[in-house]
Amino acid sequence: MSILINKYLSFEDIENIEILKKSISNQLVNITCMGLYNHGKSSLLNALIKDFDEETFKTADVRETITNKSFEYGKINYIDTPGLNAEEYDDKRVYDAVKESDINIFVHAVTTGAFVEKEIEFLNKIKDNWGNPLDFINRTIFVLSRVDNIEDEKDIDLEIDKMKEQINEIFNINPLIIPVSVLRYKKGNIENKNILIKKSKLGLLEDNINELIEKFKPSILETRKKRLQNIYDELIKKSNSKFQEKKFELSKQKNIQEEFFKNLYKDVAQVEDVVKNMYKRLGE
Ligand SMILES: Nc1nc2c(ncn2[C@@H]2O[C@H](COP(=O)(O)OP(=O)(O)OP(=O)(O)O)[C@@H](O)[C@H]2O)c(=O)[nH]1
Ligand SMILES: [Mg+2]
Repeated sequence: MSILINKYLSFEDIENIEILKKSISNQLVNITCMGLYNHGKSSLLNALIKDFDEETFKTADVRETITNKSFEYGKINYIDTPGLNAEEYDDKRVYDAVKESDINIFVHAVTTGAFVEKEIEFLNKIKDNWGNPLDFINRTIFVLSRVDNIEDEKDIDLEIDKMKEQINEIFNINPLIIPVSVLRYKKGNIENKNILIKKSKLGLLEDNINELIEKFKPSILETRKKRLQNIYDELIKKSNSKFQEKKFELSKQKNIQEEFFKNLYKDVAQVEDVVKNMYKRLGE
């Protein structure tokens, strides 16, 4: 095999196959968290993996997550992404993560009201570039975060209604939006206060995640198998064309060799003629 790598396949090709093969055998579901910077993505993921010290996914009031980071938790591989509006190249990172993702959590903080232009732009980009935009939206849960910052629940419902309308306008579908408070969930767990845990609505989010996993598990595996098959097909095509290239080079060399011998035979015949003539002249 090692001779074949470099000559026909690259290390990257082999690595991609290994990653996909692993994801088929371990059957982990990739869940990607996305949204504007500082909207609570990393905090939410820490809550979902019960890391109340918040050491797994770094959180802060500044642009904290600057690269995609993943963490395996039970049957799920959680992926944290940088904020959509933080830096221009961050958007591409998020977009690439979504392409490989099975289920998405789109986080939006209630403190900024309904979706802002940047989020609408991102969702529109998905709609315009996705083979099947409904497939994205059906696999996405929208989370309205930091709801403990708003006193009146009616205000929260108002924002939810506006956001539903915004999403409906883009995808023509009524999305699920779950209002959560990571702060309440964390406090509830640390101080053993069930009422806070219940009020945080993290349980409702977990139920919805599990429902989506069950619903999409067969198609998730199918998609991965198809992706692996495509990579294999591509590699076979690639190594075949490399093989053809080498065959062509060899045949070119063979032609050169043939030409050389033809010339050599011609030269030998000429030399023979010359020598014969010389003998003839000697005899005369
Ligand atoms: N009050 C309140 N604050 C929260 C909640 N969730 C997160 N925060 C705070 O919001 C700030 C940003 O949280 P992060 O989880 O780091 O946000 P992020 O979206 O990952 O940010 P980037 O990685 O920079 O894109 C932190 O100060 C959190 O403590 C919540 O439910 N309630
Ligand atoms: Mg973060």
